[in-house]
Amino acid sequence: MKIVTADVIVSSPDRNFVTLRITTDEGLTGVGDGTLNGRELAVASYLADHVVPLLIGRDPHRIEDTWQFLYRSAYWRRGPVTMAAIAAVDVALWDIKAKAAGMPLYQLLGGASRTGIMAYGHASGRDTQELFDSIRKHLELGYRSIRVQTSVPGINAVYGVAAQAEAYGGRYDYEPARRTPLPAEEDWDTRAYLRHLPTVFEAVRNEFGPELPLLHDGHHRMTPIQAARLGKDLEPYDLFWLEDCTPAENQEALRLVRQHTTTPLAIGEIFNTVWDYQTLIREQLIDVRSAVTHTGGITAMRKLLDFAAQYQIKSGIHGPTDISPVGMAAALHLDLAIHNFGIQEYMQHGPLTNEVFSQSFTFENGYLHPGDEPGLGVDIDVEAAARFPYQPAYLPFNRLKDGTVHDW
Ligand code: KDG
Ligand code: MG
Repeated sequence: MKIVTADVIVSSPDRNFVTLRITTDEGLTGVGDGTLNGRELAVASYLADHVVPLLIGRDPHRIEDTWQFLYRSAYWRRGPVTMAAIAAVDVALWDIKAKAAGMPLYQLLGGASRTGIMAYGHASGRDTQELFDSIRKHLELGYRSIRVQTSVPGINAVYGVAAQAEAYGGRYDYEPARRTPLPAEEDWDTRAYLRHLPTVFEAVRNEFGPELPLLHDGHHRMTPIQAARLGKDLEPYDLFWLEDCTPAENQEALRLVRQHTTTPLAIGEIFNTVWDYQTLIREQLIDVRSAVTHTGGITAMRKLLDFAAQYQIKSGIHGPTDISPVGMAAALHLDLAIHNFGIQEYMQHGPLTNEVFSQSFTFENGYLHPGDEPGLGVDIDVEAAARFPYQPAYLPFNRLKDGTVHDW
């Protein structure tokens, strides 16, 4: 079998997505997600200008060889643009291989290790009442694990709060990218946040009891010692994990946090290779939060998660709306197959996205399943995608009260 065409499709149904669609001489097609929120066109160009010409004529079954060829022959390694482009190719090739085998992709990864994939949703509110309503809405939708994000008194806009996003033109649940010509400026005060957040978790536990698994995303905004304090303060509320408590580049920072608190930590959504995790995994500091889409696809994520498994570290694959249904399906096949699965993030896409991407995965009673169609079980309707041309959109950024740029 040979690859005859590879098309890069940039489409913006509810938000921007970059999809690679590979077609073989036997008429099989495979899709891969290369969406990098706010930098979509860089991946599209990397693919169209530098990768697609190298794919034509290759044997689609040689996935490992193609991965190594794209990674090593570029000479310049790693980074989100490169690794998202490699991921798009890798996932499309796994889709083709599974279709050729007539099996859902998880069967090629060793078969199902579980019957369903526990998912967490994003509840949020500007105040306690709004937060409680949002948690109840998520429970009604079937979620059995909930991420809790709230506004902080004295701060105008905080990452992850849906109602606040509506005020900025957000549509469904929380969508951080905004269709603005410049990145929106938000404000931040870590001391106010550290004072407020434990009171929110106390209120949530009092209202919803001890059973419900709760998560929180610190979104890279604390220093190690601030994160250590927050971890300690949240211990009574038994979090499933505290995510991205410090900026992720400094792996040693997590050593300090870990020494001070038993609150579980998770990190990695902005990582893109196993090298970003070496210390974190070997020293058993965190659970793994990477996205298949940003980490070189299924081939690389499988190796990363197998390495993590040796240290009893679990997966929590990144799954916000800026991972397309294609990237989500790739995550679900891995989730079902690996032994060290932890939890899957699942924000639901809007109706226009669902017009563009057909999907076989299901969500019932808090559990996801990738479905049993051959391949990934997701495809792109190219004509529908063309109805939604690319729209510039940026993630916001933070400034402290004195004007200093801060992690968002
Ligand atoms: O594009 C940025 C989002 O993917 C990120 O802000 C979402 O932190 C996030 C999460 O945990 O889903
Ligand atoms: Mg996050």
